Amino acid sequence: FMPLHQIQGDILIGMKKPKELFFFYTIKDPRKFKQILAKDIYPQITTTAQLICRTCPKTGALLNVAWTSKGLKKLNVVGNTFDKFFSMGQVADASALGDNDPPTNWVPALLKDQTHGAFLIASDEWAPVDDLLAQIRGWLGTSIVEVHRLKGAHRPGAFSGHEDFGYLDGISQPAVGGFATSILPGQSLVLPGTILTGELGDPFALSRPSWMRWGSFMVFRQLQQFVPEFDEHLLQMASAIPDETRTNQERAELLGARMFSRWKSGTPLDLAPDYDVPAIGSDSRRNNDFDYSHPPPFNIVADQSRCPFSSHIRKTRPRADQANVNIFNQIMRAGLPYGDEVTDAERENKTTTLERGFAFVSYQSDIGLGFRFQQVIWANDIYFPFLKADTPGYDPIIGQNGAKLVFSSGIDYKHPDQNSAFMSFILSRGGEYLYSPSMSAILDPIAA
Ligand code: N7H
Repeated sequence: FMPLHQIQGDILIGMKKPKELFFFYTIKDPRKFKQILAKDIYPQITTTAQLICRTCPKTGALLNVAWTSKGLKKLNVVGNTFDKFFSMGQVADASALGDNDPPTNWVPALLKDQTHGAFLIASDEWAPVDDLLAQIRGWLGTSIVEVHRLKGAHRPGAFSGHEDFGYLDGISQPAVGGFATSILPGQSLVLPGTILTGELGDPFALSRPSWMRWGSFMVFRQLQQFVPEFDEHLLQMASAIPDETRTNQERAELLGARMFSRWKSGTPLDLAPDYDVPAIGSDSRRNNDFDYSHPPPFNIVADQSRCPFSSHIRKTRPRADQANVNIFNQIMRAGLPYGDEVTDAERENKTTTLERGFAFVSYQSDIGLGFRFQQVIWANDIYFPFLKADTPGYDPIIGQNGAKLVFSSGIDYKHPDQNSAFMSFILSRGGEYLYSPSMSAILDPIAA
């Protein structure tokens, strides 16, 4: 039994709107903030029950709320949350995540480490988002001060659902036991406490304060993507590959697919290693039904011909690479792209001038076992997946090595045992570690 009216809507299924504003603030007047939170803001917050209800349409914009460790302290919510990364905050964790050290590329406002809370406001259009933000700011007056805002939006037209490099996102998410009503082929089933604090499977379920039931830690990352540079890198790399059967552009498409382990259409490379089969990508019963293993003579320890060990989705969910598929290190992803489309001038000059990227959001019951495990222990560790015949190297998409080059094995499909080295095409602009509480916890202890 899971009380869906208690759980904020973004955690288990995502608000999934084409526009979403992330608004970060500092609290100046905790007393006034608590009053307004309980009286005016609380009734606007969108729960999971509301999102799945077909007969109770919600008008206007959707709202979710979250606080940092500093924010909870400011609101006098004291006591151990049993998450050391949440307690220390993301600024202090930046270099361990592989961000440039010192993190000079962080948005200055985030680097100041003054965020107390965030409003996530989502809708089909910007007008309802702007209206709800204006209303909330009107109520709160000078009791908060803006720190930073980021406007995420789906890309236009046919690119909707694809992120800035062009790849379809949002295909693979874990099914949460006690909530999911069905499991798709290849989907992983996790205990509710992998995502929700205080539930079965949360390693600290019995230690945490009781108000932490039905909430989740939220990781936010503003990840800038260098799209023309990524495209140019693929074309350059393609031109050095002897392959008469493909045009340079087709070789580049295959190299890009090998970095992700999916074609832009979403089709998994493990099922279609040479050419895209778009009909697989669009079929939810087939597009996640693979685990990188194949009958002999295929050798999962040595063979990167179908898909590199280092590729993004293999690093972040190793499937059969890890014999006891690790169900503890899974996250629910709820991010979306931000920034404008690549301009003609940027494409021509092969150089980014406008910032664009991914507003990454993940939910997990433990930051160290969720987002951080995937980023640090998997993506940034050159030896993961472990015990392969060839050192896998960095995740070519999200792997980070400070301001230094990264390398990945297996990208070149003609020489899959060779490394390629490059500067990452993603740059961290910073982020926050937050907590997204249950509805009852928002009233007490947070607003109390
Ligand atoms: Fe990744 N992208 O949109 O291009 N991611 N990701 N991610 N990611 C995935 O299978 C992307 C990032 C995961 O179950 C796909 O749904 C981009 C971070 C996980 O097999 C695509 C950025 C972390 C999965 C992208 C980014 C993760 C996954 C394939 C940053 C964690 C599922 C679509 C700019 C630390 C793995 C899909 C599985 C899939 C993109 C970041 C994790 C296309 C652009 C930081 C767990």
